[in-house]
Amino acid sequence: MMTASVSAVALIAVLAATAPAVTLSARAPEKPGGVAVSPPCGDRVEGDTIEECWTIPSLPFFDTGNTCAYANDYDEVCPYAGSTAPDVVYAYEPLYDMCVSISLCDSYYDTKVYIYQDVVGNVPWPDGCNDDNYDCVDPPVNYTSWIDEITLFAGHTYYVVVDGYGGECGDYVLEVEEVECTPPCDVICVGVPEGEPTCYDGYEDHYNGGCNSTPHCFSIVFSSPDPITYCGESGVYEYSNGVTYRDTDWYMFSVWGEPVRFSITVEAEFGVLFGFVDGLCDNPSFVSYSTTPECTPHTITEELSYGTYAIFVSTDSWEPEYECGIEYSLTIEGYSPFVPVDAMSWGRVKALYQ
Ligand SMILES: [Ca+2]
Ligand SMILES: [Ca+2]
Ligand SMILES: [Ca+2]
Ligand SMILES: [Ca+2]
Repeated sequence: MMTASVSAVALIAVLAATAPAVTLSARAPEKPGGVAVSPPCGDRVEGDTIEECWTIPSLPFFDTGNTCAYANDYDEVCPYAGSTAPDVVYAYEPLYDMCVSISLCDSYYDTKVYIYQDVVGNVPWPDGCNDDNYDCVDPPVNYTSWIDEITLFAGHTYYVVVDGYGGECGDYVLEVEEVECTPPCDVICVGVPEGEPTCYDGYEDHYNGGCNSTPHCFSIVFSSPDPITYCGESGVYEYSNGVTYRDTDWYMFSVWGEPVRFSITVEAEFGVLFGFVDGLCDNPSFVSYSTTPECTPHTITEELSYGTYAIFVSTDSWEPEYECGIEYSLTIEGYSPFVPVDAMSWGRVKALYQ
């Protein structure tokens, strides 16, 4: 978990970060590319394809190798498309239903790993493919891969494809072991529905995409002496231009009188990035923000002076497992600012930012 409470994290700075970025953007960042390596054309060799794969006889299983001399036979998108990297294939037939971990964490190039159930192309989404797993512990290089848990079913053959990002190839370290699957996270939210449609491929956020939407649009935070909870959804989808987007939710509010000290608590069915945003929409930047893993409630408390702000909630990355419709709860406590008799209407507030 990362917590930061810094004043005005400049958007430009967070956009420039190379780690999983803390950014307000809906659009997935471009990944710094590796140099494409053309795999040598060559004769088929053992391990190269599903027809000539290596066998994983039992678990735990450990093997090392180098993919560079092999052909590029397969590719899957999670989320980076267009890879021409060479690949090798292993096969495993579980004797009973089991949960396994498939790791390339300790490999020495920008790897990608995915599995096919029985036939080419049959990836058990969303967990069956991983390009970059930032939970790898002390990987020798950046962007190695790890399917940390996936359920395999008896009676099927699973092909583990060791592949690469872009045209990358190199020395890999493959570890497959049985693990205990964690039960899925399910957030039960009781409160005010966010009201935004569930996102989908090609979705346009005209509801509360904040400064990411054209024209800008926001949900409005109700002033309330009691804590108020919003029940929202987020998710990752493919935008009409083929780029990966995430549903960003912006809840606008204003502080009119004395500084107001209040807190926001978020619990989500996904790794969530949330915080207070200032500078709408000329120079939006976080006043403070945090990330927290799925099913792990986290609170930020902030004192905000006169001005208009937004609470930002979205996924903490653009991973495809963040399917549209994943839920969160956002609880706001202490937002009951002095409101003038001639309260500024939502229409007037909104007009300021369009
Ligand atoms: Ca490939
Ligand atoms: Ca990778
Ligand atoms: Ca939403
Ligand atoms: Ca939204």
